[in-house]
Amino acid sequence: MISKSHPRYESLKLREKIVKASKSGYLADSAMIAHGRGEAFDYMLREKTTLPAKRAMYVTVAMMLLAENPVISVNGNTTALVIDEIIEFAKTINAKIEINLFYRTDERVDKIASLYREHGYPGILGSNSDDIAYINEIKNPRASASKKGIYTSDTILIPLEDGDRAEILSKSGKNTICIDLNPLSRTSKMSDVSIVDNVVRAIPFMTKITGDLKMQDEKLLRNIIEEFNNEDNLKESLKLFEIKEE
Ligand code: PTJ
Repeated sequence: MISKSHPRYESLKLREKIVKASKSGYLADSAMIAHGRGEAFDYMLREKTTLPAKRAMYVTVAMMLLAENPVISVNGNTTALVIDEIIEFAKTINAKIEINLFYRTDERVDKIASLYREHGYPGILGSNSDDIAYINEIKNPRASASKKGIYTSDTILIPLEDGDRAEILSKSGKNTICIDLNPLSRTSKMSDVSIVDNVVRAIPFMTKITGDLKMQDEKLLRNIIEEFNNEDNLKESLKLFEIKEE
């Protein structure tokens, strides 16, 4: 039991979730390494959501609200850290949720699909019984997608995705949006919109701003998107990383 008075309470709670998920058998073997890398980047951001991240999130919500078939892709780490927040965001913004694993095994997919059902979301895509197709007809697991979900989607949110897949998705002409604490990752560079923030802060933030953006007219949403430049925004994000003593 971690004491709330511990100065690293929030961070340790996240570790606890990752450890629990690992014991449950639905995380990738390298999930803890990925989480640790994320922690290090987040530490350099002082575990705060930055202005460029907020800007990217306004663009994301605008894109998802204007999309015909928006989909949120989920994997082991995302499920462990923010399953309820993802479900809430998907419902608020009217997006589908699809399981997509870098290290896909039927066992992991079944466990993750069951978890979403247990948490009140029966319509999860990408399960073992789902109808799968290949993006750009590339017959490799990185290009596989649910026909009702990512395969036909026009806008896709990919928290913690790998670079190959981000590239395939982006080249398929879909609006590809990542959440990745590493602004230098191939995923961040390949995506159309890169949110350099911790997924645990980013998803609730986007749920919060969706209500407001839903009230706006289409023209304003299109303006928000048109004024955004991902390359410049990533450069601005990168400048905010620093290590210094308090
Ligand atoms: O469940 P699977 O099989 O799909 O596997 C998931 C992982 C994350 C293990 C897999 O996709 C992987 O190995 O990813 P990478 O290549 O290590 O990339 C993960 C990226 O996510 C890194 O750039 C991390 O900095 C970043 N990251 C880690 N934790 C967070 C994060 N970004 C945002 N929020 C986090 N909490």
